[in-house]
Amino acid sequence: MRNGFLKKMMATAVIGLASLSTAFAAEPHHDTGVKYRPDVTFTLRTDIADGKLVFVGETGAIKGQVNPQLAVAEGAIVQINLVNGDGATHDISVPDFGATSNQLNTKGASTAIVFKADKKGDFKYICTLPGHVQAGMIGKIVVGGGGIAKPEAKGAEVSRSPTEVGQPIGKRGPQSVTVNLETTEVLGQLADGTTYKYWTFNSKVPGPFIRVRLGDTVTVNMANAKDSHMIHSVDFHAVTGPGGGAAVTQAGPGTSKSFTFKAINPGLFVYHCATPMVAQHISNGMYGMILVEPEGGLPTVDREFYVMQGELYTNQPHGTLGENEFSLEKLLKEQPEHMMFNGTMDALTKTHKMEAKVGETVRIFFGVGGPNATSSFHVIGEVFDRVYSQADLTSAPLKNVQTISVPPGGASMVEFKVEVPGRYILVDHALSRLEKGLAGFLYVTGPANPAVFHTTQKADPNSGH
Ligand SMILES: [Cu+2]
Repeated sequence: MRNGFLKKMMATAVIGLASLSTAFAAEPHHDTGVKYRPDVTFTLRTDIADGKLVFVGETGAIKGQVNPQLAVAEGAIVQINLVNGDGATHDISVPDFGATSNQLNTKGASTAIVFKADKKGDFKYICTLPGHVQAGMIGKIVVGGGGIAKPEAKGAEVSRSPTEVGQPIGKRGPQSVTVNLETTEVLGQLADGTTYKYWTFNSKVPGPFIRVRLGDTVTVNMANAKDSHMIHSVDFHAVTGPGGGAAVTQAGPGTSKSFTFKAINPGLFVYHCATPMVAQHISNGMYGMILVEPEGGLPTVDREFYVMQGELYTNQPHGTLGENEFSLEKLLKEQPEHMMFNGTMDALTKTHKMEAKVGETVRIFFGVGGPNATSSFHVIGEVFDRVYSQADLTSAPLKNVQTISVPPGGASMVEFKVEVPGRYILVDHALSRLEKGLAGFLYVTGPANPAVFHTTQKADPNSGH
């Protein structure tokens, strides 16, 4: 009988997964319920406290609380992760939303449920194992009650807008260009309620998108801010010369350095700080890109975006409120707690809006600051019509590509026409990283295009999974 119950739970879990993967690019008008990315995530751990069985908040505002109250907005897609902390068999269920997890039998095992909180009110979350509610495993979910605690920690906005791509060079001849960079160390807003001490070029992550032409003579002036603590520098992958410039730009706080180079290779190149420990300087936000346009410029497109992927290694687990601090140990183990596009958790999902209209052609300048993870860059619900692989802008592009591989310190340029309205999600298809914050939204508006995509499926407002 227990076996039958388990099988039933497994079947439910499989259906849950299937609908997760098909509910892509949900349109604002007909919300299909579950999306790739939940609006809010809680992590609970099972435990024994004062002889009772309980759930304990693991991260964020509920950390350490016994059977914490979970406050969510009405309509939110809610994910609850459960970690088995005591070794007894447990699960988690929110009966009013039809969400029940599989059972966890061993200490350290974990699972997750996802549902749409589509009705207002107070609901319970429980462990369904016989006797466990009576033993204490019951808590409350408040939907739409207001009073969702606004976290405190406040830092500067350090995310770079993806629309800051500069002006296309076009058909002009080579000339002299000056690039001014300032290296800064700023307490930035990593996520709602979480700050981090970023190191930056021009106080945003990534640094400014620099646009020059093949044959240009480029003078780089790099000033390290007075209130910096560290030496900083810059290594341009577009530079032919010692350290890409890093050999002559090591600048202490309050000093500046400069050098001049000729852009002799067209392409899209990463630049980054190259002061020991280089991986730490890069991780902290010191990366950006320079585009060296080929002769005649790039073909005209309707929209251009600048997106870079990065990693942060913090002592605190992902989701911890307050100031998160750098962890050397995690950097060396290459185990980032946070992964993001354009510097922060919310950069491309809340802070900045990437938009296009049906029929337009979109170009993304995509690079990986890293310092360590290779990106499998993908846009959910789209196919890249053209890929300038490894940012080689002068060879014929690859065509009709789903996912591209971009190494740390590398880049790629992709172009695609948007044919169907909806919300398209930029991801690294190593999708565990989505859980660490790696996502961006491209909103496409305009008339429906039933010849390319249509459905007779009625959106189910009660679909929790
Ligand atoms: Cu630096």
